[in-house]
Amino acid sequence: MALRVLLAIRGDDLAAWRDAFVAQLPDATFFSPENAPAEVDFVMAWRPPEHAFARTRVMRAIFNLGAGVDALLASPSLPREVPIYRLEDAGMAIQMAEYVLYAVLRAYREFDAYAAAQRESLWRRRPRIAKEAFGVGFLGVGVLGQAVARALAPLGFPLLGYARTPRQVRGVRMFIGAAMLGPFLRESRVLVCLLPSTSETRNLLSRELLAQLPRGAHVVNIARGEILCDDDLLALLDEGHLGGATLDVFAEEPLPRDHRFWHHPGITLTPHVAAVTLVPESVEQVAAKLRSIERGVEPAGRVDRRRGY
Ligand code: OXD
Repeated sequence: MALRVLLAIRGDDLAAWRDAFVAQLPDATFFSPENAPAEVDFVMAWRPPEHAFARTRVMRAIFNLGAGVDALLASPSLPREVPIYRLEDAGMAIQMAEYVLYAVLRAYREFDAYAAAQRESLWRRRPRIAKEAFGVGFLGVGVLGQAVARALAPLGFPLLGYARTPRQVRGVRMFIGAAMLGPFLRESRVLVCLLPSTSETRNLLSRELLAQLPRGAHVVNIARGEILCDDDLLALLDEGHLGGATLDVFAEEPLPRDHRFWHHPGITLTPHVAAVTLVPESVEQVAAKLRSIERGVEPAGRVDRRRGY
């Protein structure tokens, strides 16, 4: 029997996903949640509609068409036992690296201060910041975090990472366990958040945590908006403890028009574009994982539902 695949995808690019999957898996039959049969073999999901899985039993696996599985795991109709696989890199890592490199260099080379001086026609040189003291700290050292760290490595910034359990990352000085979070933060002149959104990371970037960063530090959030306490960030910027923030993700998206982030001079924001999902690369990767399951070989990128990523 032909493979039965449910496309539980919310967003404008459903047609592009469908076309690409049809091209990659010509032997499959595709369904939408509205016309799905009682059983399907696989599901391709991105921010699935609430009742996407209500009428359909999933026999083999669900593929999340993005890196973050928070929206999928929050789906009220998600079946309990079926394995879930997420996208790994699929063209996102290089985009994340571009984004973070820009934010780090802009902070380190003080481009905002030079832009302000230019507006006043001021020829004012600023002393070089010692690079040894300009640590770039990663909260989240998975596939994407490691790719960003690799891209930064040739520039010579001290690269730091924090993890709760022992972990080694090439070229990154790791701080392990809750007791090392403070020392990690104190050395991070730029804090890059790449954590998944789980019950444990929600509101993690609070005043208590951010205040441990050195004075003038810069926060980059390219993970999920729910991880950051907006008011705490704003307060620390207003008090001058933090030097700036580059934000791509927000608790509410689109960011409401009256949110203070829009006009705060210390904030640079972008509309969740740090790494856009590339349809051809993603479909190719998912199709390879699917074929691997068909051959009885477990593919990489399996989601641990208990941990939430
Ligand atoms: C993702 C995203 O999780 O685009 O892939 O946010």
